[in-house]
Amino acid sequence: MEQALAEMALIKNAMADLIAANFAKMDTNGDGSLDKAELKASMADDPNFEFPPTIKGDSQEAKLDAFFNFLDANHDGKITLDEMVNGMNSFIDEAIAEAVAAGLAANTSEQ
Ligand SMILES: [Ca+2]
Ligand SMILES: [Ca+2]
Repeated sequence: MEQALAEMALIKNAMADLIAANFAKMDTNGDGSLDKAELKASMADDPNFEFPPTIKGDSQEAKLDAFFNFLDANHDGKITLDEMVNGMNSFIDEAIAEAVAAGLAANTSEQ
């Protein structure tokens, strides 16, 4: 378990570095935060972009709204680097929790 936590911390650090590197590129007007248009444009530029599975919506536009509102933790209409890192980390936590739950279920069924 401790090793898993250490690996999780490594993943988060790597993710934080990746986000920081991309954030400056996504912040096209250079004001240090992302507005919805900048988030949308950066997603449109990335053919591999997928919304996290916890983001639900009937359309891409609805998902963009949900994704933006999730990341914009203080709801000021802008996503700061901290908000972005925290938001993505919470998606990692959810993914890990699901993987752990799936692993536990698999282990249980093998016994
Ligand atoms: Ca900006
Ligand atoms: Ca904000």
